[in-house]
Amino acid sequence: MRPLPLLALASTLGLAPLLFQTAQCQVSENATAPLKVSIKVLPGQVRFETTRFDVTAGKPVELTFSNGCIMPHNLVILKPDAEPAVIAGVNALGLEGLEKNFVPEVPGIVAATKLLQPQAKEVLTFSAPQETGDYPYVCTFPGHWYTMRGVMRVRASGVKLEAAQRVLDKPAQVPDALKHSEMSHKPMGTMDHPFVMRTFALDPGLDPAVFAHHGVGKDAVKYDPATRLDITKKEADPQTGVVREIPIPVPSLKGVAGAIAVSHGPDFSYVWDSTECRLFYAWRGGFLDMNPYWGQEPGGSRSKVYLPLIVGHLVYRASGAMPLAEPNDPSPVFLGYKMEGGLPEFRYQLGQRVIREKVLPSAKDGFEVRVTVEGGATPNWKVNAADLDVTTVRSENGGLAVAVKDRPEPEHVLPPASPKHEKH
Ligand SMILES: [Cu+2]
Repeated sequence: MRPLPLLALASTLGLAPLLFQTAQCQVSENATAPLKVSIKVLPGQVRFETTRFDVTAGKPVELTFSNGCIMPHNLVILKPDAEPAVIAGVNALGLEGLEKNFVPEVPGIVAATKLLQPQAKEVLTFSAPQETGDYPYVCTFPGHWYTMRGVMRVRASGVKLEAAQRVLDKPAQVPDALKHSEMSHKPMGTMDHPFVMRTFALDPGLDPAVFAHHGVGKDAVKYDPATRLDITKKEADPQTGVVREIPIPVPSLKGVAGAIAVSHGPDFSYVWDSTECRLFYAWRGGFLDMNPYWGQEPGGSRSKVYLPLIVGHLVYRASGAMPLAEPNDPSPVFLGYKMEGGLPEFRYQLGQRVIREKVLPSAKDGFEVRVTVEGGATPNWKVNAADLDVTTVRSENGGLAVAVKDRPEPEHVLPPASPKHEKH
């Protein structure tokens, strides 16, 4: 991080743990010691607990910022009236925002923490500005500054400092539930209670034939989940010179956009694609590492790949044409899934047929796909010549049970270092 004027930035995780045992914000003054201020984030509320604190002009300040929230936040102290320019600077960072902790290199910043991941803390030491006045502080994570703000009042030497002002209301119930839920970058189900997740999943290099109905890869748009708005940049029209806000394109990645990822625990996971309406791949050894998708933990270099990683090794990958499709069938239509006997049952339409499909992690070295056609007709599963994994297809209860034997591959190491603009 670049040095800031008036700022000696101390990234002092683990420093003075006693500070954090005092639950409330404290402001204490001493002739020689720095003025100590502690500011917390109200979990799930996108607000600082402390909305105002006083400091003495020119005196050292030691500000402890702790993020007890489930979202990343920073704390940036601004000169009076600097906010519009700083916010414009944050917006201009675009894709570089995360790397730069959403702190732009513009004048008007008195002090800034890094972007703190959940549960992280940082101690900022800086000298209070010489000029008295109201110095706003905000979180510059895009969108957070609307609600995540407070004021540092710089008082003249000799003026008695008032106690810090805090938000006193109770946290809302929903964020409280979130706080107590077990959120993990590596979610996991069990054999009996699979974890089902709609996600953008990795294409581990599947046979292009399985993507028969996927559209050509289109550039996505950089999106800010905090504001629920696309992130835009200003660009002048080359002809008219009119400046417009335009979305920032993100190159499309080689992924499976309509994936449903299912974890039965470390022993079996799979990705079922809701565009092609078929099982795409299965693996063993773990589920997904959502770090690159949800954001890295402290200290890690942040990935821009936005793809969950496969944990473990593939044991099956689909190939060839959709085995249930007839030559003149239109594109399959996904109708949804529901939990049936503890397993997700996928329902989709192929031509006039409505098909129900389940994946059963039945054997140690294989699994089974069960399909039935609503109305009782017998499905016609055409074993692809390339689909060597399918060992048997037998009729069962008016449907088919397709046994698939594992074909283990080496441990999966992904994503690629730089995402390529690939199209299917
Ligand atoms: Cu924030």
